[in-house]
Amino acid sequence: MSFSPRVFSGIQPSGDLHLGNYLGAIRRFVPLQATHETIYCVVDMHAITVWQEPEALRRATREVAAAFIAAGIDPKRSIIFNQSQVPQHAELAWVFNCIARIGWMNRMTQFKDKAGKNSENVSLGLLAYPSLMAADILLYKATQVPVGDDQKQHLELTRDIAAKFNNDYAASIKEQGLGTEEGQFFPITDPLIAGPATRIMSLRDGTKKMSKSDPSDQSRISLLDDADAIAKKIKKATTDPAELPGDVEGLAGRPEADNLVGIYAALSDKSKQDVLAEFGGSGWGKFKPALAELAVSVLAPMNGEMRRLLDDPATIDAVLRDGAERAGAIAEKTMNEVRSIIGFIR
Ligand code: AQP
Repeated sequence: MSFSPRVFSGIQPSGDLHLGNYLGAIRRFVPLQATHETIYCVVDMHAITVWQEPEALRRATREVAAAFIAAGIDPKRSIIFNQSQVPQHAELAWVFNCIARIGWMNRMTQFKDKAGKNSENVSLGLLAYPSLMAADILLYKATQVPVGDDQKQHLELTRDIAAKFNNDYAASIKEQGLGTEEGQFFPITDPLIAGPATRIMSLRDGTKKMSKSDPSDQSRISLLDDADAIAKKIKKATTDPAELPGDVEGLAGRPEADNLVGIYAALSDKSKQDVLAEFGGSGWGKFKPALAELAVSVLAPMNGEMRRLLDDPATIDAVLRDGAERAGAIAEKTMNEVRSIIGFIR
């Protein structure tokens, strides 16, 4: 027995989806449908690790599902669902809470960033977040996970949890014939982090990641922004006064320029070097309008389709329910095996 190639990835419905979520994750989900079994999840249980207004959470959940479909993820070929409809995610996360060590969680930079100086007062869920993420992935024995660069450390932790589970329960896995030839019950999942857009930065500060939770709406291009809003945000994006360099080395120490060139490269499927071959020596007065036009041409069709889908929430909910049923069948099979490996009586 070996693991068949299966892709899993999730997006939190924790605010306005933005260009970073699209370029770093959603857009990369689409071609994988041709080569892998693909499972894409709206991770609403992750979102509530910080406070979410219930109505806003419902809206954002549908928005992520709409973005998946509008970007080209086919709900027949892929499984699209929201996490809370498959309770096995929470069940396996509990098992992993008992596998992972507190020291592992304390080292997570995303937890440190989000908790800040307030680490005693944030939710326990925020600390345990990577354990739930490991459960999301391993419940489906996913072999690959396409994510942005910010999730690299969480993926490493998922691999550590899988390895420790495989090792701690090696005898039971073997006894019950539930492992691969190498004795693995869970795969050691590979992260797929590639391309020029693995970390899109804020439009206001080139040293900060573009993020849903940034209080400034001007910091991100939202997937629901219209053409006018996109053009205005790019026009106002923070830059240094120098003109664009002719090669990539010239972007060193210029985070805002590097970010905008990277966005242009990702949107046009070119390398940063090719973009600089075209725009090197130009000022922002030439580059920003070209970037705005490109961004609108890529995002406008998706924006229109997302709006159309969001006008029909019943259809989105039906897609999520159907996906949850299909995901639930795989999840229950894994969970049954896990229960038996651990020694739970059923
Ligand atoms: N700025 C980014 N550049 C490239 N990829 C990004 N991703 C997020 N921000 C960028 C990728 O998008 C996927 C979904 O992320 P998430 O919803 O799980 O949460 P996150 O990584 O914490 O993203 P946000 O937008 O910053 O949300 P908040 O503010 O709620 O924490 C992941 O694959 C992520 O790498």
